Amino acid sequence: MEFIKVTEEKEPFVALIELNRPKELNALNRQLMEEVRDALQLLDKNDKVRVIIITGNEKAFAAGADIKQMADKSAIDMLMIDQFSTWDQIRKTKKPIIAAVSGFALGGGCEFAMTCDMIIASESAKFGQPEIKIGTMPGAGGTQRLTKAIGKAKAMELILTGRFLSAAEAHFYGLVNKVVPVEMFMQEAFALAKEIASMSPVATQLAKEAVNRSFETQLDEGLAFERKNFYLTFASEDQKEGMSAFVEKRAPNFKGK
Ligand code: DAK
Repeated sequence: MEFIKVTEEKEPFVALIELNRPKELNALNRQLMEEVRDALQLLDKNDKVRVIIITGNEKAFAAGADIKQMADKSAIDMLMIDQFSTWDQIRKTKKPIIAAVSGFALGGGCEFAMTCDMIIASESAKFGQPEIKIGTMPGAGGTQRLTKAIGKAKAMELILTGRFLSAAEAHFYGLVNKVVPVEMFMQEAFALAKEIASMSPVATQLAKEAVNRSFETQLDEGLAFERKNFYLTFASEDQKEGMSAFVEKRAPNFKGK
């Protein structure tokens, strides 16, 4: 494991996955997500684990999918490689997952946190879907999950402007379970994990499945629609311009082509 660290029994029945690409603000490249997928599959089968916590570091949970890895891809590349199918594993995990978020949770990072079952945030957490600024749109559930979590008006504003939501706002809009000072966020995540881990693992998994079922049929359709539109943005010159501009550290010049 190069980009994540897994500790199986950090506390009894609680496993911890730490994203570990700090210099790139935990940008989610393909290998990192494959490591997360493999870790979740193993932890899901491990009887000594009942609850999983996923975290980054104080500065960043994750600043999105790796733009440098996507910048030159065509729409057909994106469709055919289907590199993002690894992301589907997160939502297939049967055990509850808590995201412990501090600092940036942007783009794919915000989507990753929202795919987890609960979010504990530090006061410095910043959530957002800034893909629009690099000529694309959310592709891993942002248009669907953010809208369901915080309502249409606010989700539309965030997705169309790329603005960030502070931890306090995220709490106000119901995106996160609790906000605590930075030095407390891991402790708080473990307290929640330990409480859930003391329950029947059978009932916990069945209850999680049932809560998810409340919107899943609709969600499946929405996710498929979003993914196609996300891939379609890769047929535009604007996506090439937006991502090149990010890599070259300049402002993009969008032409509507
Ligand atoms: N990708 C690659 N590198 C990134 C990155 C990213 N998303 N975010 C940050 N980095 C890198 C920077 O390039 C920089 O690297 P060096 O230049 O030092 O080599 C380093 O991390 C530190 O970043 P900054 O120097 O920019 O740090 P600042 O504190 O000044 O700014 C920032 C922090 C978070 C505001 C800024 O880094 C930023 O705007 N980052 C990009 C945020 C973003 O646009 N995220 C959305 C990416 S698109 C899908 C699955 C997933 C997705 C789509 C589909 N399917 C399942 C279909 C997801 C798409 C996205 O997430």
